[in-house]
Amino acid sequence: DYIKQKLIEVALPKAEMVHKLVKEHGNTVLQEITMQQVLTGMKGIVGLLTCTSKLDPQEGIRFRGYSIPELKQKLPKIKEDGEPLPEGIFYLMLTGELPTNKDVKHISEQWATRAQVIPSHVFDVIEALPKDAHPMIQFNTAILAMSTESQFRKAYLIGMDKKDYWDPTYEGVMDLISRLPIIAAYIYRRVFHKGDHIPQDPSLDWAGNLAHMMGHSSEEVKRLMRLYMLIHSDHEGGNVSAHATHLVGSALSNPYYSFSAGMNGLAGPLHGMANQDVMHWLNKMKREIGSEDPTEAQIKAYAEETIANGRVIPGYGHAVLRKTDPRFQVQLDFANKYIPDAPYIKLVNKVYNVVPDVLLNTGKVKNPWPNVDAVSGSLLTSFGIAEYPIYTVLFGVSRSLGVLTSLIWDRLYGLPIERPKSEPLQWFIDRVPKQ
Ligand code: CMX
Repeated sequence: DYIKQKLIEVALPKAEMVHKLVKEHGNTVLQEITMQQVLTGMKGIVGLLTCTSKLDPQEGIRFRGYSIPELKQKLPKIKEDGEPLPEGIFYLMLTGELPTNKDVKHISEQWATRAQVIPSHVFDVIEALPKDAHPMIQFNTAILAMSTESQFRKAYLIGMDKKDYWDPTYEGVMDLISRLPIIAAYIYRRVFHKGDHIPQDPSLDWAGNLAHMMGHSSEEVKRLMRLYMLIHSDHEGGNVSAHATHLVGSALSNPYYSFSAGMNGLAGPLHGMANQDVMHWLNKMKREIGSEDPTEAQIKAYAEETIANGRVIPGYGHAVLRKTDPRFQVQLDFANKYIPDAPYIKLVNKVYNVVPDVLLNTGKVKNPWPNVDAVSGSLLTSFGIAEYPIYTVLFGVSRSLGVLTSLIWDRLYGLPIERPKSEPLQWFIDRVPKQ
């Protein structure tokens, strides 16, 4: 696998730089932090080194410096008018360089080969769960069950040099990413299609194969799946799924344990489960209003009622972003291009017209604009993937690309165990300046 050689060349000087920064500039003060920051989710506190992507509050996400529109131009595609292949963004996040067609083909083939071997106990474990267990429970259980295959643990027990930790991490990450579409599709077919499974097609790309195994093998859905896998892949290092993966990985837990931690976080309604919750919110609204096509005035009243009842409007707001999420915009553009008349897309557009004002009127929401989850479910539903509980699993398959390349880099940099300081309440009270 020539990518490993490439990675060593790229990473070695960077790892030396990290070492030098710690050794020679370790006392440099980076920023001041406030009481509020610590007590409201550590927002804005720089506490992590992550190079795969960076989130600008106004502009949105950039992957190794490239925005989503730029990546749509620059990453390899199967067809010129199609969507970039997620293999390409993986290569970019991993090496910091744009891939060639050959690189992307190489990763596709690597993953197709590695996906051939999933031990049968993983499927037995899934089958042992009730069919109505949420797909995220099944997904995460399968991820943990696959950790019997961890190459990291085996190498660690043999007694590997610290400098080499990245190597079995890379191997584990490549194995895990290659297998996630099979696990996701298996759960989807088990829960929603009577266990009528569809074998993988190793000639397909990673995302195309996922659509195929789910039973949605039209070119349109494959194209949508490539876009979905691209845009959900990473959102810098501090979001719950990325941070949890990094944190658990810092104990040298293997990639399966680490990624599983991230997926437990993704399953929360304030993070990745929001994409499913948006659909529940839209459908409940339609039911309560008694119309398939509610007016903007009706939507506004319903949104106000949601707030008045002390609930959040899923798909809106963000911990970092302060503008419309470009991941929302790119999906809406896709929908407006291919399916402008789809009822759910029309509804998403109407909601977008009224909800930001409703949130602004609360006077407390820092970002009233839609995030990635405000449209993704409506888009999938409109293309025939209408089983909402699978949406967070699809988010998770995509998120593996970013959080696991970061995990490889954590080991390349030689980052130590993470251990921030905590203090009891009295410590904070004592910090208040005396009058
Ligand atoms: N609906 C109603 N209230 C909202 C809101 C929304 N969409 N977004 C923020 N608020 C509220 C917060 O609950 C908070 O209220 P309290 O002060 O009463 O506790 C207040 O506004 C201030 O919050 P904030 O600083 O603007 O937002 P946070 O950084 O605390 O939270 C987020 C960010 C995403 C959790 C929040 O906006 C939210 O709950 N959104 C809805 C869920 C969602 O779409 N999550 C997906 C995010 C993207 C992803 O990870 O996939």
